[in-house]
Amino acid sequence: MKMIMRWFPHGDDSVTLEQIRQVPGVSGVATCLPKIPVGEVWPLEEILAVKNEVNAAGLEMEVIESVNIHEDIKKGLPTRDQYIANYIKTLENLGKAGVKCLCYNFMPVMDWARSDLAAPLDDGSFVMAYRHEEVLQMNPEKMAKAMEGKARGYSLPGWEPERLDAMARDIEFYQSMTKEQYWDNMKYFLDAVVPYAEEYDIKMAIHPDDPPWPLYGLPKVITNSENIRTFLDLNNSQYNGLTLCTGSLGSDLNNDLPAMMREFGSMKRIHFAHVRNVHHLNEKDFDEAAHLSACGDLDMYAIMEALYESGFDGYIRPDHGRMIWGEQARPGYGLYDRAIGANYLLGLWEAIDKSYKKKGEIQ
Ligand code: CS2
Ligand code: MN
Repeated sequence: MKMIMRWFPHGDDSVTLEQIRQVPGVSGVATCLPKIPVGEVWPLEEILAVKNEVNAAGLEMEVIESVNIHEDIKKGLPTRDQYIANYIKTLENLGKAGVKCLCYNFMPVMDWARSDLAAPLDDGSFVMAYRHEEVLQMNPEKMAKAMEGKARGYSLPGWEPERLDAMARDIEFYQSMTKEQYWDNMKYFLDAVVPYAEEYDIKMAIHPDDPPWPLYGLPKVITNSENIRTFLDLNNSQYNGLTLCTGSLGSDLNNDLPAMMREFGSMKRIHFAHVRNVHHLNEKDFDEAAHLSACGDLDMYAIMEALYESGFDGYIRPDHGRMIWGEQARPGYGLYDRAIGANYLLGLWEAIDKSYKKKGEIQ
């Protein structure tokens, strides 16, 4: 298992590599090339430039989060073949740069959705929050504007400005698409790309839909165990795997996260885990909690134990953190709370590992 943290290059992050290097137990970063328009090939030189910067700081760059999927692929348009060819070329370049795991998502039109990027908690910290009715009342364009306004000048992953113009048109397009057609489009992409992921030795790791329920009539597919089984069956390669995000899947109280870790972990299909807690106010309203079990509804010990027992040897990162100690940073991606989260998870892992080894000695 390797503990990593997300980091954005080209000065688009308040957190530095030098700071991440000082977080005990963190060996690398998950990063991206945010300036390349979605659908275009990531040039090898640009990938290597970021890799060199990361390596020079004493960290590894084995995980990319994300190479976004062009909307034409999700829509199943004839133009998808060119975008898929570009994706494959990007994979080749990432492989040359030593990347081992690629996190991406297949959510239509937009990435994650929240109604507030800085909701105050009683302890004076700020969290990202989701209030279902508010989200339904905002149209996505309004949400995008609100997100942009509150992002303190940082581009928000998944809400890249180039996506916003086409949003209304795209939402319209999906209204007539069935879930089956959406699965077909996904399979078409996977069958084309996964053989190359194998060749370049890069584990593909899809991120769940966030929140894991339909919004604005858009299909949502990576939401629960049943759907994840369908997804894994679309292409049976081990290279077609998961980013198991407890923050996203944990927003739906029906999801049994330890059971999911156990099932998909033992299939060796979890390559990347985002581990964070969620605090529900009711079924569909929630705050992004601090990582500790006591701060939310998820049993983080049980989650880490299930991951451990499945023989997990992929990457873990703390997920979004709260904004604490007056930090000014990209929402969800401050240094302090994620560093605390990473070390809490490492502490759980160490305790689980030692208790297993001890049991082994006794037997
Ligand atoms: C991330 C997602 O910040 C976040 O919420 O977990 O944006 C994630 O990076 C993408 O969905 C992966 O493509
Ligand atoms: Mn996540």
